[in-house]
Amino acid sequence: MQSVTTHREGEILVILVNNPPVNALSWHVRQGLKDGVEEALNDPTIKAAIIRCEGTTFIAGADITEFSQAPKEPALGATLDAMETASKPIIAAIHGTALGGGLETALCCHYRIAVPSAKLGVPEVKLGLLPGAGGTQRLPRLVGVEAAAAMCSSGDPVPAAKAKEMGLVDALAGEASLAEDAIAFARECIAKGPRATRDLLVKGDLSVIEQLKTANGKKWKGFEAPYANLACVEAATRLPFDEGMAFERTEFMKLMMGSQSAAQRHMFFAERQAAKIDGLPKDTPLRDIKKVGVIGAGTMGGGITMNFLSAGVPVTIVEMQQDALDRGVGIIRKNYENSAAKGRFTQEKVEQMMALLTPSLSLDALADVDLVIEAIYENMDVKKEVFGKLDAICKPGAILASNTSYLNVDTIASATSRPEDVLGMHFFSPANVMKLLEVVRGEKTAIDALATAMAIGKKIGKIAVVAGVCDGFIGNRMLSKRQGPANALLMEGASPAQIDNVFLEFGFPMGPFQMGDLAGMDIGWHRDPTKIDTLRDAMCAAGRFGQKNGKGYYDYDEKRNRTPSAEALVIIEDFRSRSNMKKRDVTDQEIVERCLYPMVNEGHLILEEGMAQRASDIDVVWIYGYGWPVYRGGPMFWGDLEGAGKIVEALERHGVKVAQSLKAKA
Ligand code: T1G
Repeated sequence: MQSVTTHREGEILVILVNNPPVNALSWHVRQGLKDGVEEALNDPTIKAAIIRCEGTTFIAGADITEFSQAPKEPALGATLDAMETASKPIIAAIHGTALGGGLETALCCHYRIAVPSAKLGVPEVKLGLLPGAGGTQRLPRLVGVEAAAAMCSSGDPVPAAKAKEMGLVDALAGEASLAEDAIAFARECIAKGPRATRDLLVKGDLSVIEQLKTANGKKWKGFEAPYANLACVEAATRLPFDEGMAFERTEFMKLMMGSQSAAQRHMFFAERQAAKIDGLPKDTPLRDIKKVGVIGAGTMGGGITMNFLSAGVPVTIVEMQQDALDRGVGIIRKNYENSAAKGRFTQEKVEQMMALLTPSLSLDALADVDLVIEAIYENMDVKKEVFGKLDAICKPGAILASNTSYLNVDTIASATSRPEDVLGMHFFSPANVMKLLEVVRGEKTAIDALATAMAIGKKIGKIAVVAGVCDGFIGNRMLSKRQGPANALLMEGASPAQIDNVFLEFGFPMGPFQMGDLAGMDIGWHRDPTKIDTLRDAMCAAGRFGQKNGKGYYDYDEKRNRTPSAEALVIIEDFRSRSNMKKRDVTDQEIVERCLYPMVNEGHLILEEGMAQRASDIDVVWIYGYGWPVYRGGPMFWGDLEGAGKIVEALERHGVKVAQSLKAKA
């Protein structure tokens, strides 16, 4: 496999990498780089060398697929050392992205030239890792402690122009003339001679490291990698280069062998896998989505609309009443103006996006759109009536989607003469923020309609996952398997705080009872304080609706900080005795077994029924829609780590019917 070739441009050797799709540092690329550098160093007529890549990007990092295999020769380190200590200048010519091991390779070059659209970064922390090929030791030497600490701990790339300001890039090439400009630049570098990054002094203020930890304490809670990255950058300020490299190696291997990185690498591929529809013929043409219609200008309708306006897609938004329409459009504008005020984009951009919005009081306005997303309240008869009307109004080939979060999409489709054009597009609130989109495939949904919905989901910045028609699709279906046991454990003696703390310790942003208080306990309440059949009735009867009125399972201050509530505990205790429940000690392990294990079990049932294409899709749903900690890889990945045997034993002990496939795994 010839993924690296070389050619001469006079006294310059060009080492060209071509390993689609992202020029990852697979073993054969490492071999090719090694051979190319040796060729450059061993031929006295060569005065300088350039490393450049074919395709859309410079080297986007180590080959992540190799991490779960036995290490293959040659290792990268030796080649990088040979480059850095070379007696003639080596230049990195960068386009697209120089990421991870790719940037580390560029750091071992003596000079870097990049096109203005290029991005440079060390995203390893997003894989639960750190730049393990010298990035944490060479970056501080080139860009200073502050910038290096920020780049390593955030994993976010910097654009070429900023990289130039930071000293990470030495020159900018023409956007379409990198090859030529790199040659010219290399000729200039011959005179300057090589400049090894390792020989540069580390400059900058070390206090940035503690500042970053303080500023990101909440965001990094439970994660190991951000702290390991900062420890390595800190080490670079006090250790000689080789000792710093050894320190980095040790920290890197700890992370590489750990479960967190395994989980985050799993997620890297799971996200990309989720976009694929099994059995979709490669040449399936997608339908052209130029104009979109949204029915309902409430919270969900407004958020959904913003996704399309932000992506430059015109939207016609339909409401029944003028005041509701005005309110909905007003909220969209306010949200954009708030973002503009935070500098996310200009007021001019706000006007551009709002100009793409057409408010209407009539469904007839949707006659010419390519996709309709219905986001009205959850009532089957009303939805069927609306889809019946859309069937008559919308042009042939228009996709008719419902944002229902649990109603039967096939039943909705049966209200039309074109069920093949009907599917679910289940957004998560706030719809303009949450990345997850469940695309619900109906029994008769045409595969090109499904593929189009998945593609448009990606276009508006969502992680789209295919779900089958069942109660609660993937996410809510599994959520219900957690909520029931949580309520039961409360009755048996656990407190809301004990249960929620188990979830917080696990890494969720909040537990089931905090979520209940956030959503509001009076949603759907019958409003009769004398009628108390459930604990929720008892809470509502006592006027405890949740965060919205400062009291629910917890008490809340004006900043919505929660504290355990004596009154809530009394209400729970009363309801227990009313239900003749005997209070007993509940262990945290029991809470995990009865709240999380049933979710893993339900995931297996969802796969058995074909309601999800693959287990990793379920993990994507829970990480992007329900706050499952990414460093635990999602319920299915975690279930495998936890061990099917252990889970089956506990489920049976707690009287839960175990999925055949889970039993088989055990
Ligand atoms: N290794 C293997 N495969 C990779 C890969 C990689 N580094 N990057 C991408 N792919 C595959 C991906 O799975 C997909 O495959 C296809 O390429 C296109 O990717 C020692 C240890 C570069 C910004 O973390 O961020 O270096 O689904 O859909 O949207 O310190 O890919 O088509 O079969 O994402 O245009 C550090 C990871 C590695 C960068 C392009 N590097 N990649 O985005 O395409 S660790 C990263 C990306 C490391 C060293 C350490 C993005 C991209 P398939 P895509 P894209």
